[in-house]
Amino acid sequence: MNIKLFHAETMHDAIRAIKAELGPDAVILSSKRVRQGSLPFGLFGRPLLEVTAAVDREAKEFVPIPPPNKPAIRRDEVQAATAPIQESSAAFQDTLNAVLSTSGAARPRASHAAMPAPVAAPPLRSLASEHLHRLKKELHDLRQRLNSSFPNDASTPSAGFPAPIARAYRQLIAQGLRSSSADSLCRALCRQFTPESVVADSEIQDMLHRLLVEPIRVSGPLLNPGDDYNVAMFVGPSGAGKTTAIVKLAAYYSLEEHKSVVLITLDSCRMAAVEHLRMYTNVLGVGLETAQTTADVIDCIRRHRGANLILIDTPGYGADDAARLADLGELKDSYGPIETHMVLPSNTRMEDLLRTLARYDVCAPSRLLFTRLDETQEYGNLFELAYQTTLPLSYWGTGQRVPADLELAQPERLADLLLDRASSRFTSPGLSLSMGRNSVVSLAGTMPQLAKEGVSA
Ligand SMILES: Nc1nc2c(ncn2[C@@H]2O[C@H](COP(=O)(O)OP(=O)(O)OP(=O)(O)O)[C@@H](O)[C@H]2O)c(=O)[nH]1
Ligand SMILES: [Mg+2]
Repeated sequence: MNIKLFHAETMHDAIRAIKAELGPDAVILSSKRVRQGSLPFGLFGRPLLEVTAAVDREAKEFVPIPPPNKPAIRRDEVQAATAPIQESSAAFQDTLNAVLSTSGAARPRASHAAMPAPVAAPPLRSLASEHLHRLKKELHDLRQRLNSSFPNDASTPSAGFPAPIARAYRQLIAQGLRSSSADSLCRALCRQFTPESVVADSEIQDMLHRLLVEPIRVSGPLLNPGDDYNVAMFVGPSGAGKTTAIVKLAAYYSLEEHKSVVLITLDSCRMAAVEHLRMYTNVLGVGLETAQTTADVIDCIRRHRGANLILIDTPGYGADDAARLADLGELKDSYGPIETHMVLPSNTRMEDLLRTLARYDVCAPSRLLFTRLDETQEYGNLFELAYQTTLPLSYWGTGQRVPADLELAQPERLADLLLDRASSRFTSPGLSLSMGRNSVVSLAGTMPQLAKEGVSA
């Protein structure tokens, strides 16, 4: 098994490099646009396509051949490889139109619609997403600045707090914490200082950090050191990132921890979903079972008793699927303990998250697994849900890359994010796969090619 990261200007170039390096059997695991040699948050860097590809054997078996002048790329290969980009093109067009209309830039004239697609589309696309990203960041900064510069309003709960603590209160609100949580944290903060004491903001931030860490519970990894067996089921709304998280975990445990992993999918009605999963399991060399019913799932678990880790994927059930959700709930107790991870996108409104949680209550989730931390700058939802449900946080999805973009949940990291202290957010390419209890584990040992590329996962 050989996984490697490629950077290229176009998908065409990436495929050519992949074929030359890994051979004709290489499979593309993921692709995304990145910026290289850039400032923080990818500003002003050179736009590149980052493609993760893999082949199910050692690279040395394949003798690279020099690329011909005009490499023949099969149409189906290009379509498969560019699918994620094409899928988002409609959404991108909407976004682009919105950006153009708000920025006062000239809209393309109607007559242009009949013209052939301009060759320079990718730069325009990255320009717009860069613009959008900058606007989002500016809005976020403005909001934070407004919050911290408003004079104390007697009607806000922060009115009674001394100025530095009132600032901390507004900071927590800006991160999406409920006013009741921010209020009790700041009251606890007040108790740490006498009214006469002159306290620097940094001291208040340190104290607040400790207070934030205290109530956050985390579950630790799926397999603790010494553990040899676990069954985990992943439930959650459609598109939350269940399958992606499962594939990331399967990749980590099979490649890095050398555990035998089996995937069971209950999402077997959608052919594409099964085939997508099969592509990954073939590359990773892990088993895949499809199940139609919860009875099938139990049968699979029984047959794979010897595996170290059994991961169960489920479809995203809607409001009309209460009976199926109840089935999942019963599965939990029918054949040995099953950890149920509730998978939720962190960039969703608090009220919607609470509604979803209530719907999935029948499955008795025992862990919270948040995804899309890379797509938000507010992390109050994570704190609030963990605090209110008292469920431990398990992992965080921090991007689309398999297997790199997954972190083991850690209270200190969440407090860092809430107080904007995190040295590394999730947008920079090459974030380490942080899976150890208190350490950052790099996959460099298993995937030297990635390490060579400067990517630590
Ligand atoms: N940016 C970002 N995208 C993610 C993350 N996790 C998953 N995705 C993307 O979200 C989309 C949906 O992910 P899936 O894993 O298919 O979601 P799912 O919950 O299995 O969806 P269903 O099976 O349809 O219920 C895919 O395009 C993933 O690449 C994440 O942490 N960050
Ligand atoms: Mg899925």
